[in-house]
Amino acid sequence: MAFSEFRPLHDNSLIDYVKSVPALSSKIANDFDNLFVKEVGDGNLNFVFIVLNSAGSFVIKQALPYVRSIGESWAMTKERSYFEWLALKEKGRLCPEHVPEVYHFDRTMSLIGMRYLEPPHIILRKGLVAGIEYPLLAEHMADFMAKTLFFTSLLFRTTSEHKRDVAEYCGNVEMCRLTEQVVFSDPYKVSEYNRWTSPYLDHDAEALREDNLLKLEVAELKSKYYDQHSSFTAVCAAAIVVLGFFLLYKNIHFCRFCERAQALIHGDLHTSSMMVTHESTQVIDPEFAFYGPMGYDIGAFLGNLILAYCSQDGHAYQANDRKAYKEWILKTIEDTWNLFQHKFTALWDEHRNGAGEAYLPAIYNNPEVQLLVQKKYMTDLFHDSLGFGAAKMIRRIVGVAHVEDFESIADAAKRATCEKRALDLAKTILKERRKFEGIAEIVSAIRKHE
Ligand code: ADP
Ligand code: SR1
Ligand code: MG
Ligand code: MG
Repeated sequence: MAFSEFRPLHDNSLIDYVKSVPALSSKIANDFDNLFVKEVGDGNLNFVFIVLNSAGSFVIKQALPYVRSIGESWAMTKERSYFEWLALKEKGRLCPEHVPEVYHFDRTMSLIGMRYLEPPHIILRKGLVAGIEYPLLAEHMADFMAKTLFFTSLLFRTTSEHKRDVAEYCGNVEMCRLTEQVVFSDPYKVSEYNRWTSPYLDHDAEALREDNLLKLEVAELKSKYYDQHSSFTAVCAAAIVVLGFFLLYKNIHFCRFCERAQALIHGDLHTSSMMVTHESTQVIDPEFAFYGPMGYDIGAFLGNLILAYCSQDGHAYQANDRKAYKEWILKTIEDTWNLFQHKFTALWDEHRNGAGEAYLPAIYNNPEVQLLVQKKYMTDLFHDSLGFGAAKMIRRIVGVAHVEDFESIADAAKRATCEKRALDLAKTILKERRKFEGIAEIVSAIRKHE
């Protein structure tokens, strides 16, 4: 019998818990004599225990009702564990090669038991800080994103299936609200949680709060809908011209985080949400999963690779200037998007006459219109990904949660130089994302910001 009410686990209570759950105790052959148990959680939110003996292993991840990195003062639903379990199962079904197997879930205890990703698996971000190349990373992440996004979108599913699942994941509202706050709001206002490398970035942090054009773009990413033909936009455009801005929106833009249920997204797909070896890429930690814009996942991965790139000069030393490594990161960025685009459109072509209700075959029934539709879809997705990726870069430099890529640069002046380069690049990408026609142009822009 598992525990009848919630309680945070510690090493000893964890063993009692495991004894009561056959799905877990069988993994270690019911042998509790030489058991190794260690809490290894280094993320912002949860507690993760490795449980291991000579017969086998697993990890237990438990959500407590607060944000771990801040403490009990920042309450956070432990129901996030339920959505993480749901998403692990669904993404594991769609892409088993890149998602750890789930052994057990206990909603009362907000606890997931899953495969222990044994060494040499390490968190990708740590590998990027150490300067390790992962030759299959782009291929694996493109595969993971193409499959999990395509098969949960209306390109593959009926609107009935889609609405049923959208409704289920709407329950993850608290996690979405956390993202809304820390990604789309706090960096653009004074917030008690914001921090940056002071005094070096004081002016840059203030400039973000005063950059009206940037704030307008961030509003679009979060929730505003701009359509050049709508009267609302006309009024806005007039007001902005009066303020001295000139804005040109050539297309209808869709990216909105809060309102666009495009696919089941991971919701936190940065480089600490995957564990890697040279041969293996495993995506973990989908507790922010919900039906949202695909570009939020793609942007999270690409944006965090750009952060890794911008941090490399801070990790360079005489014997290793990291120049070759920076080239590998750029190639990984380019390959990821190109491979993703290729795999995603191949899935679309393969299932064109399936149940997906976005583009009914009876209407989109000739090669010309199919090509047009696909080109428009992928262009919009590319621009969404750039916008979200840039917003996620900005939040990691001036918001509450920073990244090891920069934090591990001990010299504050050196760190600030890297961060400022990343911040300026992110602002350019965010504001001008619609001008970029392909990922090669983004790579050029990254090089130009040296
Ligand atoms: P959080 O939600 O707090 O960010 P994560 O799921 O990212 O938690 O896990 C925190 C850490 O625990 C990871 O950085 C990794 O070191 C370790 N970890 C998580 N899941 C596994 C796993 N399946 N196998 C091995 N280590 C894991
Ligand atoms: C308090 S913000 C914590 C952050 O960590 C998670 O991994 C998410 O990125 C979240 O925004
Ligand atoms: Mg994590
Ligand atoms: Mg997490």
